[in-house]
Amino acid sequence: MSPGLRVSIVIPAYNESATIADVVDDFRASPLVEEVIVVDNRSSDGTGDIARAHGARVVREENPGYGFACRRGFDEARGDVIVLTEADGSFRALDLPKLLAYIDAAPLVLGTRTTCQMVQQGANMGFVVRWANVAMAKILEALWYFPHEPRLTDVGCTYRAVRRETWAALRTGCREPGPAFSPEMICEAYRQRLRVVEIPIHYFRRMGGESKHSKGFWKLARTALKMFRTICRKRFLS
Ligand SMILES: Nc1nc2c(ncn2[C@@H]2O[C@H](COP(=O)(O)OP(=O)(O)OP(=O)(O)O)[C@@H](O)[C@H]2O)c(=O)[nH]1
Ligand SMILES: [Mg+2]
Repeated sequence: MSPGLRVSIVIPAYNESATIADVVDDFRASPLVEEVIVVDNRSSDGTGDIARAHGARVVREENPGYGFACRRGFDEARGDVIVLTEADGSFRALDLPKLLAYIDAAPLVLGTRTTCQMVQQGANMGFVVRWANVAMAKILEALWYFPHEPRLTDVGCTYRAVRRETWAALRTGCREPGPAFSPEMICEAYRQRLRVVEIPIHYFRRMGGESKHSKGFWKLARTALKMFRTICRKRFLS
């Protein structure tokens, strides 16, 4: 990363009081990080207060949903580079230097959670979830093969870095309220012919609290279907 670039961390959070303190501490301790923003999405368990007490800037988003929270966080960030991560401890600051190493080469750098060797035992990335993500990524690759020839193995990884001016260009094309926001942002970058690279990052088990998108087969299937619909819509309708 070019020297002098400021980095903002954005953390969407919905009822993550069990884990938010550790996550904020972890990212605030990184010398690379200028600010940590927690987007509290109407939590009822004090997530926002805990995050504030640990030094995060907390903004409250009243529209419920992961996509709304991510958009709000990106809009609030003041850094030159914005890094999106989760409030449950499944991503760690130790991988930050790797994401930032590529930000000069590509304005959108995605993490991938499907590198088996980097997935902690017990993390929610077993065989089925891993291959569902890979399969969806291959569909996305095929749909955008010309002219981009993308190389992707994950469509739903929250951990990603984007330049602030790139977010400004992407934002009108990123309107999904829920988890389909993740692939939507990737597709929008391809639509605008931006360079996107993907790198392996560690994926840890949730440190506590409850899964919002991936608890049980049916919830997972619903999320996957929404993502698939979004990828097709972005390719053929917008
Ligand atoms: N603001 C907001 N954040 C959400 C919402 N749903 C999930 N999140 C946050 O988005 C991140 C991803 O949600 P998770 O529940 O971890 O979903 P997941 O990563 O698919 O599932 P896990 O296996 O439990 O990690 C977490 O930081 C959540 O707190 C929501 O409706 N609003
Ligand atoms: Mg998670």
